[in-house]
Amino acid sequence: MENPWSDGPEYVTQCPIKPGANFTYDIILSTEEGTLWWHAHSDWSRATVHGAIIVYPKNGTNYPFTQPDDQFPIFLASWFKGDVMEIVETALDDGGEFNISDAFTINGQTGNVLHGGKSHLHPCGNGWGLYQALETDYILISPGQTMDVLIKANQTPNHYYMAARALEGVVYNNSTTTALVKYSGNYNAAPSFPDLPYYNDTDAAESFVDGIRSLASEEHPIDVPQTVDTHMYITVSMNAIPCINNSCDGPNGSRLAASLNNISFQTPSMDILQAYYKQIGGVFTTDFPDEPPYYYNFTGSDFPDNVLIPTLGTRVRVVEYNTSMEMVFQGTNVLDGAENHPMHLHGFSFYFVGSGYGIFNNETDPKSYNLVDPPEVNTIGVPKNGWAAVRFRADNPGVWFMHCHLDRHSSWGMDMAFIVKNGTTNSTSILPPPRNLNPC
Ligand SMILES: [Cu+2]
Repeated sequence: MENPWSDGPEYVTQCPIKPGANFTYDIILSTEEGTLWWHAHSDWSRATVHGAIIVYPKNGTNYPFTQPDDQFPIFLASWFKGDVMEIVETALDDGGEFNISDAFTINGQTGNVLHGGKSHLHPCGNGWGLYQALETDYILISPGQTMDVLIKANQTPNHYYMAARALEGVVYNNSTTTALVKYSGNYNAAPSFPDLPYYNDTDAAESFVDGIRSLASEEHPIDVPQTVDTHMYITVSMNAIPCINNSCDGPNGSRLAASLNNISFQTPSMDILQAYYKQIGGVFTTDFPDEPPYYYNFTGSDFPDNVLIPTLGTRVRVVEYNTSMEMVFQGTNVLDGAENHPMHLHGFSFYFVGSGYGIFNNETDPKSYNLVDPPEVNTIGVPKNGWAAVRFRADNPGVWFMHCHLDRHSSWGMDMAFIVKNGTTNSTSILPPPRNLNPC
């Protein structure tokens, strides 16, 4: 069970740490294994404030693969010329698009930046979480995800490039970043470039995602809910809010926004967790809907006017302890804003049971769910103009943020929160707040 008081998102489970102040996080690791990351959760500060936590297998157990000779974390990140917080504030004030990043980095270095160029990876990897081995020569990783990859250094001694670039988005940086992987020894051939799937290669993206399966073994069992108590169907959408005299920088002078089920999340003035725990009214409402307010051709190109403008609110979904949940995320093309949304849920990992393109069909699509060995993750990429389904058991009492892990979408309101109520015992109830609760 995780400790909601140390979960981090500002105004959801704590107030931000003010300059000069400090806050001690009390993290309880239980079943996690492999690489996790920690990061700041205030505006876009995670761009620079982040790090890795590596959880080794429990004493007496091993990784489900050959013990690697060496291991090190690799961070893929965006780099901005200028003060990231200033860029964010300016964009939010003006209501328009955010500046795209100026480069991508691998462990903080931009490497050889290639703009819009062709590039090329040598088959040398095994992707795993606690997953079945998957031999691949590329990986697709969403913002917010971590992945443990085993590289077999079995090529001719030389130096090789590893390279990374973005999957195509509405607005995205189309550069490619590189780092060198060097074998020890003497060689002087020019490093060769890997074959990276092209920006818009959604087939490559899907085939990688489909290949990831849980071990579902005796040592690493899974517990995917086979029956569901609460179904949620959640549209993931761009929106625009009219401005006085069309004076904003968004489409037709509007202010860009984003939403889940057409509710654009408004950051409250104190954290939801504290308000819930201390029963302070006026901070949030409990009416986040289980389905979109309007049904339309979500992935089409013509939209009724009423889906462009979102409803603003700090709405949460209250869930009884131990409810078996299913969420189906439906991407929309409102404002031509279809893209792959990495949806991230705090406090849980969920089972990714299915996905597809177009509009989810609640009769036929569930028949294709993987309820045998679905991957257990805390972030899934909802396919562009498609849907993705997850299941989990709400057995972690607390307040848990759910949001798109693309910072600009999250800043525009593509967020909501769950309140999972206490169970009947102490061990199934929220821990008491820490003594040094951060002031708002
Ligand atoms: Cu998004």
